[in-house]
Amino acid sequence: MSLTLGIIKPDAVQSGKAGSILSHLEASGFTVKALKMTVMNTVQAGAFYAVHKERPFFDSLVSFMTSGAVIPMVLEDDDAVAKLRAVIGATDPAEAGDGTVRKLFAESKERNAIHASDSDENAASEISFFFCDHERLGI
Ligand code: FUP
Repeated sequence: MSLTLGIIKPDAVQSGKAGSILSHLEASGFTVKALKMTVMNTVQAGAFYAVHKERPFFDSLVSFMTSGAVIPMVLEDDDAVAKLRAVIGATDPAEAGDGTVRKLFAESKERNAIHASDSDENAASEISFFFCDHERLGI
């Protein structure tokens, strides 16, 4: 078993899709090990997406990610990172496979409903970004 970080993004929270997405993830076999609702500020969102700092969509992405509540969650499964990437689908919902979270629930390439860590190393750092020590007891 391994862990990954998912984030239900502001578009999905605002449009009332968070519960459906969580159900979809649980039905896909993930166990929710930690979960919270929070609002990111500009500094936090900029740090979280620092790898994209030079990209043309960076400012818009930070603005979107700070536009409302997000739901970060720690998910457990066999090969959790690769499995969650497969379950959420391609970045752009227009290119995401049928039945994927982004195909079912995302609005656009930017407002794409969910984030998922892309490596075990990033999963560990992203879990620490959102969850402090006592919130990770039992993981
Ligand atoms: P993903 O790993 O699928 O979330 O995608 P990336 O890490 O490549 O991009 C991170 C986020 O930046 C995406 F979820 C949405 C946003 N993005 C855009 O808004 N426009 C783009 O052209 C690419 C990414």
